[in-house]
Amino acid sequence: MKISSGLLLFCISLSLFLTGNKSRAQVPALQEFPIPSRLQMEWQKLEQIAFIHFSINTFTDMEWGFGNESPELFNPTQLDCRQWVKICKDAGMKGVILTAKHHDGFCLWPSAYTEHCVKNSVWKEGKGDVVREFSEACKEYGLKMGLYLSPWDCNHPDYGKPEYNQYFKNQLTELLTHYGEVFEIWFDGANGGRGYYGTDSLHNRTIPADYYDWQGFVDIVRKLQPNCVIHGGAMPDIRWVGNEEGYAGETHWSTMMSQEILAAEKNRQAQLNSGYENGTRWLPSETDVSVRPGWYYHAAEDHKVKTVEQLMDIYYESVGRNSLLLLNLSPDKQGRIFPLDSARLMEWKQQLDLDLGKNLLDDYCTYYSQNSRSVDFAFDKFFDTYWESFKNYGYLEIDFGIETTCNRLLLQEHIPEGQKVKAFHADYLENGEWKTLVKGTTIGYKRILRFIPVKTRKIRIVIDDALAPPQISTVAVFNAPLLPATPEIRRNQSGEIVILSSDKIGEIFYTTDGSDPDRNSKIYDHPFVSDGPVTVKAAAYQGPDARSETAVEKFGVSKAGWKVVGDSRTDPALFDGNPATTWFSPKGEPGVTVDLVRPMMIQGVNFLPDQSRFFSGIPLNYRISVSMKGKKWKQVVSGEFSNIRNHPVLQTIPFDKPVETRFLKFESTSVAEGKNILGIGELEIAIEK
Ligand code: FUL
Repeated sequence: MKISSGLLLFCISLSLFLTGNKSRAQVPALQEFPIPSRLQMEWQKLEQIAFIHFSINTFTDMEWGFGNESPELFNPTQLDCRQWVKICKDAGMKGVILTAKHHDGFCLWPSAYTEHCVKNSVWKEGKGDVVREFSEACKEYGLKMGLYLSPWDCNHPDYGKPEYNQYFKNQLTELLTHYGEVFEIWFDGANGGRGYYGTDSLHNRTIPADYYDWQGFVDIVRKLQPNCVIHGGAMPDIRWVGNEEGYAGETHWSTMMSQEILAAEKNRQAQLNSGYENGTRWLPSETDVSVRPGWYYHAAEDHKVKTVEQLMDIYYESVGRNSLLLLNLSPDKQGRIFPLDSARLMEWKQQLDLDLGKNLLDDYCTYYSQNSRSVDFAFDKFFDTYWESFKNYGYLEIDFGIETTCNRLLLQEHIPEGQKVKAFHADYLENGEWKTLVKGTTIGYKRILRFIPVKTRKIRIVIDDALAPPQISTVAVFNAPLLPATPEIRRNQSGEIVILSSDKIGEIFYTTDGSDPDRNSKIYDHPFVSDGPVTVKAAAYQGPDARSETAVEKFGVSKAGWKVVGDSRTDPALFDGNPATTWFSPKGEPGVTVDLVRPMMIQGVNFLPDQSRFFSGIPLNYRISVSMKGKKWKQVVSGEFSNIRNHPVLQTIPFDKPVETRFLKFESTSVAEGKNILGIGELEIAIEK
């Protein structure tokens, strides 16, 4: 409903007068609340969709191509888009987005506007069309189809010149005309500058902020696909969540400021992650994250496919925090999703069903609130009916009828009329007394809270503060099977032991005497020092019984004082106990010499290569030598690492018999990709006691 500006001013002044609260001056008047468009609302209800990154990068083992790759490299031997889409469907996805063109400019469809596409590939003798096969698979399985079209194009000669905008529009028109309904189009924001740009040399071409004709692109989408939302670009419909790790902020508004204000923000990514309480536009977020570290398939990441615990965490921190989850799969060189990835997705779906498949609120429950007229609407099965408070706060009470155990609370605001809740908490009744169960800030389209199980007869949801009378359309309660994540134990060179856990609600117990930890063991609440040989065991507990697997780390003698010869840094990354940090040798010297300060009996070496996403300095072979004074060296062992380039996991190198030494040298004469440096995640030296 539109109202005149005079009346609006009167309403704002009246509300200020009534509330007497100055901060309310920034709160939009009720009629002004940004609300989702029909398209945004339909999109939000999809909740979880999939991404597919598949292109020339799959064949060159890269994440960002240069644009000079030969189209002939694209040659999937068993391309099967039906397999991709079926896996997505079975995993509960409602739509799938395919990278039709990534930054390198190679097109998965036979574009009439470039030669840099499938028509010049070996695959199907240049007669194939991946976008066509993908669109047909989506139709067959009833999933919505989305397409990713990278504005940055490292191949096109016009890139960086105004003419490129027309090329982009031609491609957009092709994609939006020939393949049926498209529900989402992805304009990626990346621009690394580098590229081939159709010339014979690689050079940089970054572009000014106003280079692309965003409005022209939007007009084409609106005209050709009126039901399509647009990600990125000038952000007309949906926004990026601000990270690629898979989490939305705990406080998460679907409202944002205008582009101008956003562009001026210093901490833009944090703002995208939380949104703005007083935002003036409805711009919900999309959380894009890959099942693997990279977006494209790399055999070297086969051991890094996310665990079910990690995927569950991502779900609760995206969908469960008012965002939409866009989960990426990476088909391999054959053109199929790798068996491990699909199996993991199925386990994840199974776990999701176990967690949230059975709402405990049934016909035996009764509900109360101060507005009892509409209370039942929060508990029916319909999103469009809702409970509304009279004030900017209020409560809803659930009586289960019998003592009931639960550990998940799901809430939905009726966002077609705007997002309003700023703060809420839930209480449970124990021995006639209300106790706090969990606290939260925003709710939005969907909020799911996890907590340690409680057995109670009553729960009460209290909206503590809201921008306007809150409207709650869904409340659901679940008792998810407990799934405590196995902790990780690390020790640095100073002997400080840290126990890490991705578990957000569990407690960690540990031992240092070799016994298995239980709830009577020491509780871990801060790092502790235990230098010298020690076995640390740790387990996470959720509630009294649910226990994770036991994490075990056996630490050897103290590394205190150990030095890397020629490197003065203390706690160098190869001894810091943290696999995520890497020590690199100087260029041209792929090796490391370690001074153990005093002679020790060495039984072998464990070598962990660089674990970072864009790893380098991976040795294909090794030679280990020892020396008492660091002058005369004796080789103890040499050999090749098998498959280390594709599978860069911990490599164990035992010695035939223990050797006494003070200095130890680890070298490689052949490093992957012909590099002349060595990257070491961790170097463990097994010492005889
Ligand atoms: C990023 C791109 O640069 C990545 O390659 C990937 O496509 C991801 C989804 O977006 O910004």
